[in-house]
Amino acid sequence: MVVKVYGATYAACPQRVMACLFELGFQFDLIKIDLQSGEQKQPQNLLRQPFGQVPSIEDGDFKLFESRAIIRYYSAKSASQGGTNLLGETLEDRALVDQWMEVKVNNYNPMIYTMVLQLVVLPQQGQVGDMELVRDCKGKLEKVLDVYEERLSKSKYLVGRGSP
Ligand SMILES: N[C@@H](CCC(=O)N[C@@H](CS)C(=O)NCC(=O)O)C(=O)O
Repeated sequence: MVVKVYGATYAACPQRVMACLFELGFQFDLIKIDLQSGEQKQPQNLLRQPFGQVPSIEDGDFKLFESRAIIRYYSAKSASQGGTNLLGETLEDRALVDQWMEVKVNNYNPMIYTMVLQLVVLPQQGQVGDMELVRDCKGKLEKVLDVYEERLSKSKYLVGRGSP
């Protein structure tokens, strides 16, 4: 079954899903949703993703949204079929994968999302970004990246093969 990925090549969340499917060897087609024109907010897409965002997937009758739920699903599916296991073999390995995914969601993403919104998206729409907010996020992001640097000075990846 070829997975249908509804999204856009230039958006990070669908990219995350496509990178995972590619890595695991699942075939997929990208069904393009035009974010610039607001296609994600149209009724057709709200049926797939009720928050009016991308990505979502259809795999036969099975439908799923939220990029990390999607990548966890295909990672578990691959492992259960004897394929690549991105989630880790042991309970401890899996907990470490979860730990670094949580760091991304809670520490990295909010900062980078806010900065891109204020510096890129709003100016594209003719609005002025909030530079005080950008400075605040930049300071917080630097501390997060210090943690990444420290980790990556000792390990090839944040977690997984090559990590101590
Ligand atoms: N938590 C969601 C976030 C989805 C999300 O923020 N998608 C962005 C693209 S990366 C989007 O659809 N932006 C357009 C919009 O919010 O209208 C996920 O990981 O799937």
